[in-house]
Formats: sequence, C-alpha cells, structure tokens
Amino acid sequence: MQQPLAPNVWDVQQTSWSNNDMPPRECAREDSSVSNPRRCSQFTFRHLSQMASCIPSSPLRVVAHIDLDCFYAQVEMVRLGIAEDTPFAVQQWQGLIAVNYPARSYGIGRHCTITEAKKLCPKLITQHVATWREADGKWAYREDPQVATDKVCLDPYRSESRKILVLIKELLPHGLQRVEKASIDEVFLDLSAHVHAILLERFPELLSPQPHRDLSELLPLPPISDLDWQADTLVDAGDSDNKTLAILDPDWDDVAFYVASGIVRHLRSSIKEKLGYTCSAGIARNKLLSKLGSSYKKPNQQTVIRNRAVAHFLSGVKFTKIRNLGGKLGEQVSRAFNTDSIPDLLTVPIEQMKVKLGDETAIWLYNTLRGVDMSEVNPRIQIKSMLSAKSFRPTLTTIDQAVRWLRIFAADIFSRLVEEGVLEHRRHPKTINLHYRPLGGQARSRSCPIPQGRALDDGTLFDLAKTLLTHIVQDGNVWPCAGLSLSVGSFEDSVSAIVCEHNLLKT
Ligand code: TTP
Ligand code: CA
Ligand code: CA
Repeated sequence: MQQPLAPNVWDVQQTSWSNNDMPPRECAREDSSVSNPRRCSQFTFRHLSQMASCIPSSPLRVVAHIDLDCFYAQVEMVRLGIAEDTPFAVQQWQGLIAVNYPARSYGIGRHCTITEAKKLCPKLITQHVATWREADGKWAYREDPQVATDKVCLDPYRSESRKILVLIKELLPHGLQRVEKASIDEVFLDLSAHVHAILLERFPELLSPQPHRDLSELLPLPPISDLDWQADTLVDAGDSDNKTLAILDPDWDDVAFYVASGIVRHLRSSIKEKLGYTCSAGIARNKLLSKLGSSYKKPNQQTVIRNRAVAHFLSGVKFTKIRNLGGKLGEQVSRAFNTDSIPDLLTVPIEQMKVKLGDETAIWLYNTLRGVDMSEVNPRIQIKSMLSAKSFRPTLTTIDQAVRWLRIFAADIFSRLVEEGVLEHRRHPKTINLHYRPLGGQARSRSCPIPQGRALDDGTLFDLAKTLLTHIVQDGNVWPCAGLSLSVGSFEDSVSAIVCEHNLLKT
C-alpha cells in the first residue's frame, strides 16, 4: 500500500518518502511527443523551479486565502468567555455587524435589527462595539452607547487581527513566506516557495535534472497514488473519470496543493489553539480562486480547488461573489450580455467583450471567468490614506467640542498607524488633512505636512489637527459644525525600511 503524505507537513525530517517499491518511470522532454501522457508529469523542472520565486505565471503556483469566521463576533465571544454554541451577535447602534453561526441558524443576519433578531431567537446574546466618547476621549465598552455622543472604535478587532497576522508569520519559515493582509480578517499566502522546499526535501528525484538534461525536461510522476485529503473539502472536477484519475494518479500540482493544505491546516489549528478563533481557508492556484475557496464552506473548514476542478467549480459560482463583480461592474456586465451565468459568459468572444467594456476590463473579465489571475501576493501594505470622521447630530457649537473630537480622531488614526507598522518605521504618512463641514455652509479643508525624521505619536497628530482647526475657524462662518474628518496620506516607505529590505534581498 502507498504511504499517504504525513499529516504534519512541518515534520519534514521525520517523514518517510521511500519509493523503492515504485517501478522506474521514464520521462520525455517537453517538446517530444509522449505516447502515454500519464507516464510523465505534465510539469517540467523549469515549472518546479519557478515555485521557488513565487512567479505568478508558474503552473505549480499555490496560494491560500484565510478568512476568520464571523470575526468581530468571535473576538467578543473570546473576550467575554461565551460558549461556542451560544447564539451571539455584535451590535452597532440598532443594527448587527457580525453574527455567529449558531445565531445564523435562526435566520439572523446582518440585515436584521436588534429587535428582529431577538424575535427570531430570544436567547440571542449581543454585545455593542466599543465606542469613543467626546466627553472622556477614551474608548470603552459602554452600557449606553449613543450615536450622538459616541464614535465606533474598532481597536479590539484590529489588535486581534494583528495577533493573528503575527502568529501566521511566526509559523511560516522566514525566508520563504509571502503574506498579504487583505482586510481586518483575511490574509493571502503565496505558499509556492515553502511548498517547493518541502517537495525537494521529500522527493529527492525532484532535485535538479542530471547535468546532461535541461530544465524543459518533464518531471517524473509523483511516487504516490493516493492522497489522503483528510477533512478538506475537495472541489469536484466534474467529470468522474477525471476525478478518479486525480485521486489515484495525482500530478505534482495535486501534491503541491496537498502539502499546502497541511500547512494551512496547521496554521488554522494554531490560531484556534493560541488565540481561540476558527477560520476558513481556500487553497488554489491564485488569489481569485483561493478567495472563492475560503467562502465555499464555512465555518472552520478548508477547501482545495485543484487545477483540474477549476472549470467545474467556477460554473457553479454565483457571478456576483467574484471580487469586483458584486457591484456596478457586475450589473454592467450582466446588462451587456444579458446573463449573469458564468457558463453563458464563457461563450462570449473577447472581441465582443472589448467592444462593450473596453480593452482593460474585457481582458480582466475574460481571464477571471476562466479562473486566470496573475496578481501577486503582495506583502507590502498598499494603504494610501487613513481617515477618521464623524457626523454630528446634534451639531457642535464650540471649538472645545471640536477639539475633543480631534483628540479622538488622532488617537484612532494613530492606533491604525501602529497597525501598519509606523512604529517600526516601515511606512510613514507625509500629510495630514482636516475636513470641516458647517451646517448648511460650504465644506472646507486644510492640510499641512507631517514633520519627518522623528517618531510620530498621537500627540503630534493632535497638535497638527488643532493648528488646522484654528486656521479654519479664523476664516469664519464655521458654527454650527455638522461634520469633521481627519485624514493622513502620502504614505512613503521610510529610508531605513528600504535599506533593510534591500539587505534582506541581498542575503
Ligand atoms: P466578513 O469577513 O465579511 O464577515 P464575518 O467575518 O463576520 O463572517 P464570515 O464568517 O461570513 O466571514 O467581515 C469581517 C468583519 O468585518 C465582520 O465580523 C464585521 C465587519 N463588517 C462590518 O462591520 N460591516 C460589514 O458590512 C461587513 C461585511 C463586515
Ligand atoms: Ca470573515
Ligand atoms: Ca472577510
């Protein structure tokens, strides 16, 4: 019997990959005709080597997307020590912003008001998000949150989000990791380089081809015929022969996904064990598919979309679930071609798409419908600006009130700057802007540069904001005030960060 891949892929040293009992396999060059295509892998040594540098066009690429289940609800449940099977939701004013899975089984969702939700499930427990309050300048979980005096504070979720990211980075091998934070509760991982290292360790026959051969040589087939996918949801390839073939006779892309799925399972169980949160994940060849995979089965599950299953998987996906097709573009596409079914859209020629949507959008759509996405997993944070704002009803009538809100905005922005690594001097905003909206009057803005070269703190941001407010007030006609917003922008990598990264690249 074949030995299945060890469940713990971290234990690479201890895993036995003996394949002495396997018959020798002969492989042809990429360009020669192969009479029996199943005798060789369809991948070459070049494809394999591309994994090491996470090249997006590599056919052996492996990307994972991890998304926390009902994130804000889990954060509050862990903080409050609420049992996992208790129906629970996070409240913001009269609405719900996160609903756990036991509560969802009662039909409760984000669309419900608190009253509707309690009607559907009287034993539902809710917790209001923490708020900043004008009067005390600090955030807290309050008994009586009021939209008039308070502003929602997301710090508790940001700080848990950061812990999750730090843990993931700790668990992945340093030189081989590529992690992109995609939102407060999501990350993309390009696992290609990591999986590549594991494959070479476990399968010595994958080490570079003999000196007289070249990189276009096809790889030998994997010496395993049975992958034990454990609790993974394995997306069906749609065609039963094909499926049997994949399970009994996997190629290296299947093995790569298998190894990745072990890595992801370990990450997920560590997040649960160390921080108490469950998450769901998708594993596939790119960001587009892995993101669709993570939402395919929730909560606490992971889904593998093997390359051979992509077409069948996409034919069953709701068109609007694809990133960028949920809104206006999606409507434009379904109007232009009179359908929102992916199989129907696959019949539309690219030229016709270009006429209706313009070249760039057409090419993106054409590729997306086919599961093609070459976008990189980018560890660099792409934030361009950060804003903290509040509309006032009742309106503000004194400068003291406005200044109190500026202190809150500065603290709010500063905590997000910490999140983005400003304290470690990785990224730095260069400008600060105050936007002021008087009741019924003309809105106006004032900006100034943020002094560079010394550590930034919330006090500095607050002082700059106060100066901007003073200038606006001097212009007159400012009261009553219906809205204020403070933002920072023009982010730049600091010189020390660039030098540090440059050195890392050299080593
Ligand atoms: P999501 O990942 O969209 O949802 P979720 O984590 O609550 O649930 P799921 O298990 O389906 O992934 O959003 C992450 C958090 O962002 C969510 O817990 C609360 C917050 N959020 C809002 O505050 N308002 C919103 O409209 C959405 C979509 C999310
Ligand atoms: Ca989520
Ligand atoms: Ca999410």
